[in-house]
Amino acid sequence: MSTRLEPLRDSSAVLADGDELARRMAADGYLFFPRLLPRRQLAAVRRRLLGYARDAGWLSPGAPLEEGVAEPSAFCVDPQPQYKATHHRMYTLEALHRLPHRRELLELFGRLVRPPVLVHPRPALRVVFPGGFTTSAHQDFPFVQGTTDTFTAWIPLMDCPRSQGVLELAPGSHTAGVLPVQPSLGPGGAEVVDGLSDWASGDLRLGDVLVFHSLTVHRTTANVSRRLRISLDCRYQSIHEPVNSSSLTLSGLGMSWEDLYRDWRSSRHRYYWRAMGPRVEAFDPSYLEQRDRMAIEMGERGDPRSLSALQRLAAHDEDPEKRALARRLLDRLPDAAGVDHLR
Ligand SMILES: O=C(O)CCC(=O)C(=O)O
Repeated sequence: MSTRLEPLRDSSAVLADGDELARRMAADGYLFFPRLLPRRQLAAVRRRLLGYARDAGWLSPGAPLEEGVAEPSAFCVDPQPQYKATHHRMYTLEALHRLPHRRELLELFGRLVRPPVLVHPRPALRVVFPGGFTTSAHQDFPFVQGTTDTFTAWIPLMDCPRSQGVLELAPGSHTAGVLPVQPSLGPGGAEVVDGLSDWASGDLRLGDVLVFHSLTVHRTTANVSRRLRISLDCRYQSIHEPVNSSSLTLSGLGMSWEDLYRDWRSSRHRYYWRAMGPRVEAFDPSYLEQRDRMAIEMGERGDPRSLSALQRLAAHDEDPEKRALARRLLDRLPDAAGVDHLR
């Protein structure tokens, strides 16, 4: 299928106009704000994260820390244990968790949703090696649930030209409801079944923020640079709308709030959502049942595209028999299937 790529529409000029922001979000499913955040603070967080990456041997010793040039022999992805160990260390950095609460973001989301704004307390930190798999086209809603009016701010922690692995969105795709998904390699292990032809993206810079609706289909380009791609997904909604229990726990990351907060100096951003009285809903697995059924069938045929979905089933499914089946199928995926470096 031929695809069309259009530049991102800059909404900086209407940043203070809540009605116009809502109109653009309703039409396009996204809003783009170049230079919304101060580069210096973001760069300071990136430097700390790169320090952890260097400690783990993820960086090429020949290049300056600042450049974040990846050591190819250290290549790893989630959920490999060596990836998780370093990612956990990075994730507990207090300064990282201050970013979603920045005034610029709270003011913006205070215009987009009915205040008070609930900042989801578990931002997603992405650290992506060159040559890793990309994030396939998906909607966040089946994973995040709660209200469909949950918005993500995609925040690169570095200059992110398209070659670095950058977000692409399908404008208007949020109007079609929740779309069926099938297994695919990469975070989430799922992609929307129907290919979309119209996308918006561009070269992003440190300080830029890309905001999108939970039903907007999005994906990332491959990181074909030499550097680690580091970015943060922060999610926001109105406290008056339901939030899913999975957004208020770190169990998917294999840690507890106590683990996260252990070395934090301030108590300001700890457990803040509890006093806001969120209306919490249980996770509904039915949105991902088709992916899981297909992953098992594909795993039985030895199809390597089932790998990421089977890994998620093996790690998180509530049914112990399904977890055991997923583990057996993962063990049986053929060595020659081209996915060994991913497991
Ligand atoms: O940065 C990525 O690779 C994926 C981001 C994403 O899918 C999200 O923000 O929901």
